[in-house]
Amino acid sequence: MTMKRFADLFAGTICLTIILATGCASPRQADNAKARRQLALDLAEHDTAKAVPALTILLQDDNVLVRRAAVHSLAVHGQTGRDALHQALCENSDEQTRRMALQLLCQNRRPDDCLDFLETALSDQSLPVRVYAATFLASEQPATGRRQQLLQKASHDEEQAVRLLVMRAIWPFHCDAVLLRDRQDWDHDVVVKERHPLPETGWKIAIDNDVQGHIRNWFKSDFDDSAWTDIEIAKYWEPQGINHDGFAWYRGTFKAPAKPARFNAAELLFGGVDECAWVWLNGVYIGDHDLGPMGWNLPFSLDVTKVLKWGEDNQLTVRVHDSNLGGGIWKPITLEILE
Ligand SMILES: [Ca+2]
Repeated sequence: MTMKRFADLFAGTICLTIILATGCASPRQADNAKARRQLALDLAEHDTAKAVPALTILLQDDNVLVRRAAVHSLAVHGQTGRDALHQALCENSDEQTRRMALQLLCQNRRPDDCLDFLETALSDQSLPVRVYAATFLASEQPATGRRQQLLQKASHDEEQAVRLLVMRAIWPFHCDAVLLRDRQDWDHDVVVKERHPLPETGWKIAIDNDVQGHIRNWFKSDFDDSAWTDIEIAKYWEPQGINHDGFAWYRGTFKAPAKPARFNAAELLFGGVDECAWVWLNGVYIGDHDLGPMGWNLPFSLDVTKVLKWGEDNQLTVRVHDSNLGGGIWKPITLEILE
């Protein structure tokens, strides 16, 4: 054993002895960080009544490794340790210590059993703390009661990273439709009998900075979009004056052909939406294309067999999210009749 290692252990042992004997000595009496860290680790094994006050002091240590060790040791001291961790989550000046305290408070528990901690964390000034809380809150479905209320609160977070996390959890729209070619009961070839490109002009767009468009019913077929900005599809939105990263909604109308004598399905084929899309036809949610940035150039189809109004005007709404560079419905949309 080197002299330094011996000195570290000696300092830690002396400090631990003083604390456990008196119950009031300051752990800072061990002035070496390595010794204080070892002390924090050792305190996991000692009597809770004496260990928790000492560990609570070590949570204020200048050294991050000491604080980390103190957090871990507190976690094994039952309810008293958890109370100290909750206090650290509320008061500790170091965001890393607060985040670690939250992680240990939530470890091996369900979100509904951690709502007090998670509510505290959602008000934290540190983004990583709020992201952890939002992720954990959204990790079980369905969210009801107070957890739903906390998710609603988090959906208004000042940072989009938190809002996006939460929004996926509380997104109220769902579609069960399966594409003809993906149906397990369908073992015939799927043939496109007709293709009807949608108009590329005459569309409207609105930016959704606070991500509340769906709450404001922007998807409803009779929503008044006359004050929205004119835009074309099959082109990026930037060259059309929309210099925007984030959410924006398109609304447009197309006339469907007369109902064919024979067909098995109708689908809307999107050639490309940069990056993600959530789609309603005639006010009915028909699905999404939500692969994050990697989905920007991947075509996708959505089934509209039950929603399409044959021979009539159909109102299409597309909520788009773009995180960087070009954005929007940058390729054509085609109505395909399948047999
Ligand atoms: Ca993009």
